[in-house]
Order: sequence, then C-alpha cells, then structure tokens
Amino acid sequence: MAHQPDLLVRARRLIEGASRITALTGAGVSAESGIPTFRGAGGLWRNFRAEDLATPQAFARDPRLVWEWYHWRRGLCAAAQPNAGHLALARLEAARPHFTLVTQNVDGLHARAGSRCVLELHGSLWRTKCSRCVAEWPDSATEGLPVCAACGGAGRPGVVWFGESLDDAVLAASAHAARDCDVLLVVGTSSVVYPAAMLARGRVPGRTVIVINPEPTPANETADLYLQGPSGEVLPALIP
Ligand code: BJW
Ligand code: ZN
Repeated sequence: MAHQPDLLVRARRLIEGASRITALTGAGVSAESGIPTFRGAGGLWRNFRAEDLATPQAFARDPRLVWEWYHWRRGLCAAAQPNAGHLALARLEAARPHFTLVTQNVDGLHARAGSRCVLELHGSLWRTKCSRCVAEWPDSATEGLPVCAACGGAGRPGVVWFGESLDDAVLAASAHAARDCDVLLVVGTSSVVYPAAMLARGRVPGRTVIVINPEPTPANETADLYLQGPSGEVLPALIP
C-alpha cells in the first residue's frame, strides 16, 4: 500500500465524485477472515476437486460426501468474523444512497458486517434447497442429511454449482448494477468464473473500474485502476 499513495488518492477522489457505486466481491475479501479461497495457494481446489463436490452430478453420486464438505465449510464460516474489508464496504453502503454490493461469496460475512442489501450471485451456505422441487429454507446445521418438508426430496446446499444457472433476477440486478454505475470496485476475485466475471469485463462509457487484489487478474486488462494488496488493508484506506 505504501508504494501506491497516488493511486489511492485518485481512487478516493473517484469514489467521492461518484453518484452510483457498485462493488463485486469474491473469495479474496474473506481470506483475511481465515476462509480459504478456491484457487491459488491454499485454495480449496488445491485439496478438493471441484467436480467431486461442487456439481449436481457430484451430489447425485454421493450426497453424504458433498454435505460433509459443506458442513465443514459452514463450521469454518460460523467461527469466522467479518474483517476490515467487509466493514469498509458496509460503511460505504451506509454513507451512499446509490451503492450496490454484488458478491460471489456464499459465507454471509457481508451481511454480518452490516451490509443490508447483498446480491448473492452464487447463493448462500446458510440456505438449503430441495433437489427435487422448488422449496428452499434457511439452514445452519453442521451435520445430517436434510430432507424437504414439502416433497420428501433430498435437501442440497443452497449454492450455485458448476453447470447450473444463476438466479435470473439476481443476475439481472447484478448486471444492471455493474453496468449502470460510475465506479465499479472489483475486489478479491480471480475473475475467471462466468457469468460473474463478465460483469467486470470490457469498457462501459462513464464507468471506472477499480480492481483491488494482491494479484493481477483478467479483469485488470480493461480496468482503469489497480490497487494491489489485500482488501482488508486497501478497502479501509480507500473508505475511511
Ligand atoms: C485476495 C486476498 C486478499 C487472495 N484480499 N484478494 C463462459 C466461458 C467459460 C466457461 C463458462 C462460461 N459460462 C459458463 C461457464 C462454465 C462455468 C465457468 O465459469 N467455468 C470457468 C471456471 C471456466 N460457469 C458455470 O458453470 C456457472 N453457471 C452457468 O454459467 O450456467 C449456465 C451455463 C452452464 C454450463 C455451460 C454454459 C453456461 C456457475 C458457476 C458457479 C460457481 N460456483 C462456485 C461454487 C459456489 C458454491 C460454493 O462455494 O461451494 O462459486 S465455484 C467458486 O468460484 C465459487 C466462487 O464464487 C467462484 C469464484 O471464485 P472467486 O471468488 O473469484 O475466488 P478465487 O479463489 O478464484 O479467487 C480469489 C481471489 O482472491 C484471487 O484473485 C486472489 O488473488 C485474491 N485474494 N487473498 C483480496 N487478502
Ligand atoms: Zn422438495
């Protein structure tokens, strides 16, 4: 951070002058809360194969294994605390009338930090949905195999797996917020998973894209500003 004070000042001015601000976050924003990211060193996909755990086929094959993994992650997230990055985004929402938070994260930490309106593109770890009908319910259990009260079908994690469609309304609202804004903050995401990655790609007239990440990502190719560093340090410096 110390080596880029001029970039930080520019970014602060852009945020101050913006009317509509949107933030798109990914697993990196929760890394400093002790929650592993998916890709990169220490990432979940280093120890677990996505296709064994995060696809409808994996659940159909072995629901018990899939639930064990999600129960373990529920435990991790329940024990974690929101970090300075989550808190800074909640402050920004409280201070600005036109702020939208779009997250790929399923951990619920933005809400626990005080963000009131969060578009959860990939669902939530804290919900279970029926694998057979449309039922969905809040759930924080960390063991057992849930059963749908409506139809008796197997309950499954309320998240979006590879090959599954995102909720249409959530995706449409997120796409609108990411496009129709003055500043888009792209925080802690590798920007490789679609359609979320699309939201930060390309140039939109009147929109400034600021990437916050310790590592450059494909979103940097068309970003206007890159603040290199952990979001738990960069965001509080940007949003005092
Ligand atoms: C820090 C930090 C610190 C570290 N501070 N930063 C178009 C092209 C190619 C493929 C596709 C396409 N359209 C669809 C696809 C297929 C697929 C896809 O995108 N595949 C790609 C991987 C190639 N997409 C889908 O299947 C999606 N469905 C769909 O599109 O339906 C229609 C369709 C189906 C089939 C074919 C075509 C169309 C659904 C995607 C669902 C993703 N689900 C997961 C799991 C959710 C449940 C769970 O949590 O278990 O979502 S996968 C995983 O990746 C999770 C995340 O939300 C998502 C994104 O990851 P994220 O957040 O970016 O984390 P990481 O780990 O990748 O990166 C962390 C970043 O943090 C790094 O950059 C670090 O540097 C940084 N960092 N410390 C700040 N302190
Ligand atoms: Zn059901």
